[in-house]
Amino acid sequence: MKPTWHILGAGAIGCLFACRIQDLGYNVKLITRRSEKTKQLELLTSSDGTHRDYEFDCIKPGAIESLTNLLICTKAQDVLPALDALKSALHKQSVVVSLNNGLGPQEILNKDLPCHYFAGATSVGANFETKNQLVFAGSGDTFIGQLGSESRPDSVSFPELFTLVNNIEERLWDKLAINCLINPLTGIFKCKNGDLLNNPEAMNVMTELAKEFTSLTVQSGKPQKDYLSMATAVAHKTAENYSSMYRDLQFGRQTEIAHLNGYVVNQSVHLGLMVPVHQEICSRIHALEK
Ligand code: KPL
Repeated sequence: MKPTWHILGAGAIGCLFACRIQDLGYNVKLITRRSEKTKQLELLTSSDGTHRDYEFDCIKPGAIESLTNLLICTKAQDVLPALDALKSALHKQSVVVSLNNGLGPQEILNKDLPCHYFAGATSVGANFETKNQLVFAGSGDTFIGQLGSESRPDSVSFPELFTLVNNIEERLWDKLAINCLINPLTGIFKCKNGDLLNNPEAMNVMTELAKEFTSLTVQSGKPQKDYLSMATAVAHKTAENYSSMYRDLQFGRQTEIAHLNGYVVNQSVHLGLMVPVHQEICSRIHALEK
């Protein structure tokens, strides 16, 4: 029998992974503070129009004694507080994978967790249409790996959806670039990811964001890439998706801007670089959050 995966963060991405991990024959449980014992979901795959029903057991954080496999899909700012209630259930052999957008929590988890930790980056797209109807809006890749390490312990295995890589830092950096170039612009221009590509004003800002991101990359000694092409390719692939930041703003939630463009600003200040467009984007998103 395949092992159990607990999922922390039952938002669109967490629920999408819950469905796909269950499809692979694993037992999946959602960790939630809500009182429901189970969660029903209908998954609609927009590329082929198929519908499928799912049911997951739900468990409250305080009721978990031991965690074997944990997938964290919360917002970046919620990773550390949400994990606090689960730390006592983690042991040396536990496996924790985090898939949050942005950077910041990964380094802390890598240092503090008493178990195997894999940071991850995904480019899949999903949105809730209604409370129980989830739309799988864009296929994408999910890479995971250990920070600062090229090997993995033999005892650790993962659902086949995860591609294990040696250079996860580089993937996280690429993902940071993509989210910095797409997410806030969908919030500011109030549009789907794909609509940015047909909006010259949005594309001008995206180009400036990419230039500043490249300067930071070079200054940090990382391999330089064509971030504009990478972001436009993802916007194209997830054209029908509303980004997570668009959704956060729509529902009056705090966005991940501090871990995206805010992270770029902080790193740049540290290196004596100016990134005025990222700074301006942070201010505009903060204004929209109010
Ligand atoms: O990661 C995303 C997000 O919305 O947070 C993308 C890849 C932009 C898909 O919408």
